[in-house]
Amino acid sequence: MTDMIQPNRQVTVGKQKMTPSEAFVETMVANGVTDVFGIVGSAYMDALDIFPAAGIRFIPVAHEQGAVHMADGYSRVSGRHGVCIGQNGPGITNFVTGAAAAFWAHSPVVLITPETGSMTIGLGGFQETDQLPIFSKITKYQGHVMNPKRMAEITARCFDRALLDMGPTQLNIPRDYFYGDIECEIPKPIRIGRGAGDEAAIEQAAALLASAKFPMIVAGGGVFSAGALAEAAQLAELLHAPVACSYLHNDAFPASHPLWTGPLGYHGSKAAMKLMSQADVVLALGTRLGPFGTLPQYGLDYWPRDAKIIQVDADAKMLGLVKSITVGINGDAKAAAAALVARLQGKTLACSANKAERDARIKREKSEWSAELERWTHETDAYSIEVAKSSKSLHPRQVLRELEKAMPRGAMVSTDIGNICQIANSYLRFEQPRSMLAAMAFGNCGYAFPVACGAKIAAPERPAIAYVGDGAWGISFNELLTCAREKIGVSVVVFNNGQWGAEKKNHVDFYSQRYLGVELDNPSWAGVAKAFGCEGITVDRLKDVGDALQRSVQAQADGKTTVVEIMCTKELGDPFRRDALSKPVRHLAKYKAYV
Ligand SMILES: Cc1ncc(C[n+]2csc(CCOP(=O)(O)OP(=O)(O)O)c2C)c(N)n1
Ligand SMILES: [Mg+2]
Repeated sequence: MTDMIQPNRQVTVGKQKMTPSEAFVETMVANGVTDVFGIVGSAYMDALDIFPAAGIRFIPVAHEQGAVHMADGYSRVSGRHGVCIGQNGPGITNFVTGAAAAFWAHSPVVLITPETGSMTIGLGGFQETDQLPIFSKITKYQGHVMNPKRMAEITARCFDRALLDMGPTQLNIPRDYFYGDIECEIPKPIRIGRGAGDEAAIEQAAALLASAKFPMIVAGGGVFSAGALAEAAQLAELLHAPVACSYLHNDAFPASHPLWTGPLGYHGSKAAMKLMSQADVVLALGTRLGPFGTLPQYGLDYWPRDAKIIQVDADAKMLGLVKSITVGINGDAKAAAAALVARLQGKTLACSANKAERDARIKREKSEWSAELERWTHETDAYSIEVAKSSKSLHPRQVLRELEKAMPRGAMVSTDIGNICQIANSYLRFEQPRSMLAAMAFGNCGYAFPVACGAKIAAPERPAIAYVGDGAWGISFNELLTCAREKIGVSVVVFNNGQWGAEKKNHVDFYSQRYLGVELDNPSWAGVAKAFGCEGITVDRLKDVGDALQRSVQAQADGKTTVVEIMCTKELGDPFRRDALSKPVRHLAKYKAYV
């Protein structure tokens, strides 16, 4: 049957008689949707039936959480909507973690949530739950189709708002509303440009930058989502200002640029942080300066409290939310940076006077950090030395360095939540935007692999690589099924250290090594991959790391996913949440020993 289908991407024009299913699908076509992730369900089968005729690929996944993560990765790489759909009730509740993760990654994901039929809502029939409250705090907009005649209108609004508000939206549809006859017109997408922001604020920011003796730029996710790389570089060059990437946005500025200094935040670049501590004016370009990403690191409380801070963000509510600011600019990072360049060009800049001195300082900090990283082959705390000394396994830092060296051009790398994945922050450099797909502030284990799958579908020509700890892998490896079935070729580097390491680190630092629930007894993950119809390579020699990564990348061209399982020691780097833990206090006699 499917052989007969000729996909037609022409959107129906003018008011016409159609079914709500047709209105829904046509509105997706009008928004350029070509891929939808989900698990099949009767709730939306009437619409699903015509996806192929509309030129929309349905990618069936193993778990609906995977569908949302894939849609997230897809949108982060393409800049277009990521779309997912599921069965009312359990299919939709499975979306929750993915939606929260996409919310904090600012990904324009549209969650399509068919609901119990309108005639039985509230009766406690089959697969019923109130689907709007569940997502109310993890979406930017919730559209509910309260009458089938409004299907196209509400669908269109969900797509518009996901881009406008830079985050997930929910389209909730009582399942009987896909049927019937309606008359409607497919709305044209509404795309709103932002511009540079308030003139007076730009003027004030330009004056501050012109008077700065040590200006510094923090490039955030807004730099690549606005396509502002060239403008950011122009501004940095004009001021000869060092550029730090905001936490987990290592791809916000090209690593080969002489003014690049690396990422701020957990396991970020000491060079970036040390330079930051010297700044008298900071331009935070397209970053919300999230609290976790600006915490002290390496014992370095680097945030320059006396500096003047200029913050540019497309979301006005982020301005001055976390860090005090001198000037807030609600605008597009590209347009704002261009406006600042235009005002500063040809002006006398205070920072020109000490350019040579600052340049020497930038070079020195960068080379010192690079040399320190080179020497830092393993962790040196007492616990790490003890567990690594009799181990034949590999030091994670050395593995990360080898992976960095073997990284193919144009790679998209997703990273999970875990000790080794976070240390990777020191070793991930990019030349191209939309390349680093870290689990952002929601911080859920199990994020990286499905995100890499979505990224690969959005950009099949680019290598997709996921970094995953063995614990997080246990949460997410079910999507190997999707890779094998749908011929999605990605590389998964699984760091097998036999433990939920990041949490174990808290047992070491705060709970006198009373380990509980942190040891992992793993099967051969390479063997499991093969059983799923994928490739698997076990690596236990450092010299094989790069080759294994490269082989896995080659297999991507054949639509083959490879698990590169790397046997790592149990050593552990700096903890995640030193800021949020304290030594245990016990008052009851029976718990006295637990300190
Ligand atoms: C879904 C979820 N459950 C639990 C946690 C708490 N958590 C944070 S890091 C971590 C350990 C990760 O272990 P692993 O993936 O093996 O990586 P490693 O730390 O060993 O490198 C856990 C359990 C979380 N972040 N997300
Ligand atoms: Mg682990």
